[in-house]
This record gives sequence, C-alpha cells and structure tokens, in this order.
Amino acid sequence: MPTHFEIDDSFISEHNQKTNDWVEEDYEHLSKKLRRQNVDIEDLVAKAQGFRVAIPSWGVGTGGTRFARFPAAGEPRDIYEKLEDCATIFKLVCSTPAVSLHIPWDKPSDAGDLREFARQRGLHFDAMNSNTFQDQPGQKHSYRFGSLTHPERLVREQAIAHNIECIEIGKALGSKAHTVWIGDGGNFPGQQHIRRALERYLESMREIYAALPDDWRVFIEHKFYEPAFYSTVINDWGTSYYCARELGSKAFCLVDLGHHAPNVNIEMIVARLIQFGKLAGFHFNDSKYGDDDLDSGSVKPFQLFLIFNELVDAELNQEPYFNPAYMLDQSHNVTDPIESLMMSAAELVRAYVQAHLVDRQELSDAQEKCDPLRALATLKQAFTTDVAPILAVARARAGGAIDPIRTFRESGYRQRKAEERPVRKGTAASGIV
Ligand code: LRH
Ligand code: MN
Repeated sequence: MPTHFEIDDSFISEHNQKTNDWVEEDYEHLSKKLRRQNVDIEDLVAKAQGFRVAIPSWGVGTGGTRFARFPAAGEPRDIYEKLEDCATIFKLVCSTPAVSLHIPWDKPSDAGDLREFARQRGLHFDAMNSNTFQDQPGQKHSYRFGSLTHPERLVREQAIAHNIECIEIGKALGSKAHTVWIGDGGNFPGQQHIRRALERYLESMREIYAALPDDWRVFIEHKFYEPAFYSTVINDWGTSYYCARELGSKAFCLVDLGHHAPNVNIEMIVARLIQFGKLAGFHFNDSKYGDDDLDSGSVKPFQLFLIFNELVDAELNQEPYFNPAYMLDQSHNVTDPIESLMMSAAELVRAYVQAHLVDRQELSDAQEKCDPLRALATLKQAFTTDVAPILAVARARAGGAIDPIRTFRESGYRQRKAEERPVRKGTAASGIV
C-alpha cells in the first residue's frame, strides 16, 4: 500500500516556533489596544476558533475557464485524493472540517467507505450539490435546453431523479442539506416562456422537496446569468425567495457572491433574507466583473466585511431561523488550490472577527441620531483593525499553523503529491472545466 504523505503535527509546531515570538508580541499589543475599547481579546479568539466554513470538493483541483485549464502536478485525481487535500487544509487552518460534494463529479462507489475515510481525517460532509448543467456520458435526455424547467417532462423527470439520487447519497454520507443550482434559461428573447418556466421549476422542486428527510434543508442558489446569456430562470434573490416560500419551511436561499451584477448591494440582500428567515448560507468567493470565482476577500474585502457585519448583527440578536451554512465556491486557475482555499478560509475568519469588533451600541446610536459619518467611522474602525494576531493565535492553540501558506510550502506537500499522483491518462479529476 503506497504511503500517502501527510504534514504531521510536529512539523507544524516546529514551524510555529520559528514565528511564535512576533505573534505573542503583536497579540499583547493588540490586547492592550482592544482593552481600551473594553474588548477582551480572548473572546475574539474564541469567536475565531468557533468559525466554520466548508471546502468545495471541486475547489481542490485546478480550475479553468472556457479558454483553457492548466493542470498542475500533484493535483487530486479522485474524491479520496481531494479529501486528503481537504484534510491538509483543515490541519493547517483548523476552520474547515466539512466538505461539500458535487454529484456526479464525486459520486462515491462506496459511500460508507468514503464517510469512514473522511472521519479518520476529522472531516464530515456539508451540503450536497446536484449537476443538471452538464450531460453525462450515456445520459438519456440532454440538458441543452434546460433541466428542471425543460419543456419536455421526460427531461424534467430525469433531472428530478438525479437530485433525489444526490439526497440519497448525502443521507449515506451524513450530509443534512442539498443545494440546487440550475443554469436553465434562454439565450434569445422569446426562447423561453418566462412564467411557464418558473412554474415548471416549482413543479419539479416540489418533487425534490418531498424527497427531503425531515431534518434536511434544500438550498436554492440564484444567479443572474451564465450559462444562459439572455434570461435565467432563478436569476435573483427575489425569485429564489418566492420559491423558498412556495416550497416550505425546509427551503432556503443560498447567496453565491459572484452571482450578482456588478455593484449590487449584496449585504442588503443578506439582511433581507435574514429578516425574512430564509437565509440558507453562502458560496463565498470574489469577483470583479462576472462569476469570476476568485479568492474570497481578494477584490472587495470591505464588501465581505459588510456582509459579516449583517451576519454578526443577526447572530447577536438571535434572529429566528438564523443558521447560515458557510461554504467556499471558487475556481483556482493560477494559484495552488490548497493555498488559495487556506487564504480564503482565513479571510472569512478575519471578516467575522472584525465584525465582532464593531461597537454596536455606538453604531446604533449614530443610526438613530442620523449621524452617517459616525456610523461609517464605527464600521471602519473595526474593518481597519489588524486582527492577524488573533487569527494566528486561534489557529496555533488549535494545533494549526501560525502561517499556513509558509508551513504548507516548506512541508513540500505538493512536490510529494506530484510523485504520488502521476497523471492518469485521459482522466483529469472531474470538475468544472
Ligand atoms: C454555479 C456554481 C454552483 C456550482 C457550480 C460549481 O456558478 O456557483 O454553485 O454548482 O458553481
Ligand atoms: Mn456556487
């Protein structure tokens, strides 16, 4: 049985030793600064350690665009190797114990065996994801003109059956949620009857909803365009919300940050869905133009902070039905996927901790007294506070890396995987491109 290289705990703690001094020093300095604001830094470390985000199985392989994908040496070739990499990320950043699978890309031949393989590495499975935006080899009916909203009942039935199969696989893996994103729509005016298409969507989703176990949730993921370039059936949060209301108490609205037109106020959509009790959670990423699936916090870190500001406000106010599922959904075309996922997970914890630094009393007072500048300044004070020492201490105390990227690079993990994972002819790890 070939050995599979893993970064061991002693390597991580030895590596932390090298950089521990500055962390302690900066931590002490920040602790004093926060004490002046009547903030106990230990509370924030606890918040950081409690934060959890799921890794997309399709994110640990190299992503690409319609123009090209540039495979990297040592990338995972199957779901087991993807889980190895997810376990490495979890070991170094300590906030990613869950993995979100995509079917059929990650369809397990033995769900029980896969579940045990994950458990042995401290991992479990988050929301399942169906795929009716690609045709699989040997598939009876094509999704070229849609899936759950296709004019032909046989195509809709095939798509419904696939979603129910995902739920069955999820039950065997211990998952508790199912995400439905469909690319259904039209490229030309008149191609689809817009109202009839939505009716068909609801008709199909009612059959999928009926297959949900009592303790499961179904997440509706909206997207304003692509792959359809004129009309998209589930194009925005309003349509998603209407459908979630129509389906019932187990249906919620998932917000993928890249699925909105440029400059859309996403934190406001988040506040609405919280207030309406229908926020499913997130596919975190970042974008400059379209659904670019870039690393979270890499383009608009202030927007990410403002989204967490709404989430923390709801958490502190114990809003009803507030139980958001956090997942990353990114495509890593020019970076090592493990490094990007670690950095992105850290960026989410940063935004979450900074949002807990907001002086909510001061903010509320400024809002009620119509003092916009004091309100903005209150948010900016939190956003401009460097909480890096808190994030590093939170990871180190949990056995993780103070500097995950440096520790990962100096471990030689990718080089070792390049030796262990020779490319299998014609079978790139299935994924987006
Ligand atoms: C669609 C999407 C969806 C996934 C896919 C991989 O753009 O965000 O969440 O199914 O990416
Ligand atoms: Mn998504």
